[in-house]
Amino acid sequence: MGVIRLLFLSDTHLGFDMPQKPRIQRRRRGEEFFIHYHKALEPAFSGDVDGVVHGGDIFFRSRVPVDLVQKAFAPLTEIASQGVPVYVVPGNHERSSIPYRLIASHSNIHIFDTPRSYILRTAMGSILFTGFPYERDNIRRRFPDVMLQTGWKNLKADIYLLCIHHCVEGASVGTQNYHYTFRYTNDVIKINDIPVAFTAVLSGHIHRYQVLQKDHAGNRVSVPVIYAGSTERTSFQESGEQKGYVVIEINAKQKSLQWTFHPLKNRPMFQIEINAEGMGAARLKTVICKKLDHLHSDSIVKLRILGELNNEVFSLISASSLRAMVPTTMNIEAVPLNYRKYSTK
Ligand SMILES: [Mn+2]
Repeated sequence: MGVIRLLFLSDTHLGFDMPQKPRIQRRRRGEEFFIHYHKALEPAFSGDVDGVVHGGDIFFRSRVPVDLVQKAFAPLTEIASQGVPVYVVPGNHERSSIPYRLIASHSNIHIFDTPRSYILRTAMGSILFTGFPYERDNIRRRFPDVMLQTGWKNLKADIYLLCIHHCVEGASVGTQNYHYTFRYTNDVIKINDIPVAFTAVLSGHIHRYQVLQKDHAGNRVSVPVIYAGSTERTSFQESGEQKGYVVIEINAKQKSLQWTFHPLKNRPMFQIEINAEGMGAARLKTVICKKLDHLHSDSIVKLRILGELNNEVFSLISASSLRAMVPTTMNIEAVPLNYRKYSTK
């Protein structure tokens, strides 16, 4: 018996920085979100996988224009039409349901719009895909009940996969300076509540690729929790993270599975801190140009400006003034840290 291969991606946040009626001309990041979405789906287009799981947050927010939904579901429909089943978990940005449901309707696209289970039968064995949409009301307490509603216990398969969009105890986010691990709050599923009959959990929601294999006491758990992470960096907090997608290889006979992370080549992203205390605009301009000089022209940059700033300096770090200082291919913004309300976003 050969292996069953699955493509797992999540948090594509399509529609990010893609205004329908842009007021100003500047490079938008919207396109690169689509480029990496398509790149992540390549193993499905080339026939290298037997199924696709999208772990949720297809879109960047819940209210999205109809043409964005069409653009997002076009590749998934194409993959589904080639005979590769697609499983989608509605995330929090979908308000737990997929907008314009009819666009997404295809006999090979399976959406976890309610707690439910789907069986995939292949020559190499069968997989039960169990899942439910993002649950905003105390998933920690409700998890066992929601699991019952999926009906997984009445169904037989070689492999059981749980597809969700939630924090599981032990999942972590952060940067070099700031780190947070989800543990005790109402929106966190206890890792030991996951039924041991499952082979793995595939989850969206956490934007950093990681695999949880231990509980809070440090004991190894029998069901690994795999986060593919987002396919693009959705904020500067993620600037140090390698983005990508996961390919899962399943040996149904041995009831075992392995995963491989495939990195995507995202644009370089930098946060640069400048202490501008006592600087005039001319001096600060020189400092900024020097700092940006060695960066790739394709970079996404945020300047964090410290210190009391005069009006001349404020207009220097306005969005339009900064854009005039850098190549048009660069995305740049500045945040004066001492003035909370001021933003060039
Ligand atoms: Mn997300």
